[in-house]
Amino acid sequence: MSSVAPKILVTRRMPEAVNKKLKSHFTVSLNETDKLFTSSELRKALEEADGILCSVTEKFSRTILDLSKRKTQIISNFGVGLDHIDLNFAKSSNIVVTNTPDVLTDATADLTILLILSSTRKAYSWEKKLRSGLWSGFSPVEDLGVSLRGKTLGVIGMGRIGKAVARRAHQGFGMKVVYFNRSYIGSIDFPARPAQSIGHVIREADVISIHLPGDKSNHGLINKEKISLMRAHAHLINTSRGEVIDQEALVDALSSGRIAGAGLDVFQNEPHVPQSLTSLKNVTLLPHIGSATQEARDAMGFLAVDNLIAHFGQKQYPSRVV
Ligand code: 8YV
Repeated sequence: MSSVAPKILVTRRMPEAVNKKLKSHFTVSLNETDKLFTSSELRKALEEADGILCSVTEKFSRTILDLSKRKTQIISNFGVGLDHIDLNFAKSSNIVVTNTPDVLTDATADLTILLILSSTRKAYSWEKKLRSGLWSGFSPVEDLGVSLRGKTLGVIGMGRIGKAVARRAHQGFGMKVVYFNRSYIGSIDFPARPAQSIGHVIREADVISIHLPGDKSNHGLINKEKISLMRAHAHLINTSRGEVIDQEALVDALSSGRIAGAGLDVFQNEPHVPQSLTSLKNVTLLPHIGSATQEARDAMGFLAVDNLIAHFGQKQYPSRVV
């Protein structure tokens, strides 16, 4: 590394241990107030910092990145999904982009299981009843959920997180697993059956879990037609990106009782969540907290810093994407 420490601008408030590591390697500009950057502040950051450590809340579109006086050489993303960064433009402008895979897999898979259980056991509607004083006591038959044992989990996108969810569902809850992955994946060390298409998975599954990247090509992939293939008692779970599902079509299916339930941690146009969703009892809604454990967030931050250290020290990147 050169004698003058490179300047790293951090767009969001980070875990303390991550700040400490950053400060021991770089000249750091932190965002202690955690106020979101405006587009012009992002442009200014690109003109002033050698590297930027950002999160999903900063949209690095072509319009933002396309600057004649850009100083930034690397965008180190705190998170695995990179749909908020124009990767093609970054590549053509020689901006390195890195992310933080693996370290959030367990946390996100755990949260997916939480949503599967919440949806199939009607946890939200029961809790709502209890909190609003409407619980009249134990009933042998009221509002029963369903067991997962022997049911089929359909995984769409069998990457790291998809596999971790499938493993938990099979080994922990006795579910059968069917999956669709665009590219061929090698052997999996637990029983899981590949299906010919997304439609085949949807038709067969009792619970469907989406684990696709939020690239433009996947926007609206789970549309009205695909949702219409779901079994009436089935549940749709999404911890990937909201844009992958046609949210309006999902609201229609849930509100008409066409499907049994859903569990969502991600939404179109976050942080906006429409009242048409929040008013429904048969959907569990969480605010994009898939990776929100102290352990995962520390590890994500450390990996993001390691990518910066590698870049400025001209070493091999732990996880470079562009
Ligand atoms: C992150 C995520 O917390 O890694 C991802 O892609 O969706 C989240 O778990 C978020 O992206 C932070 O930038």
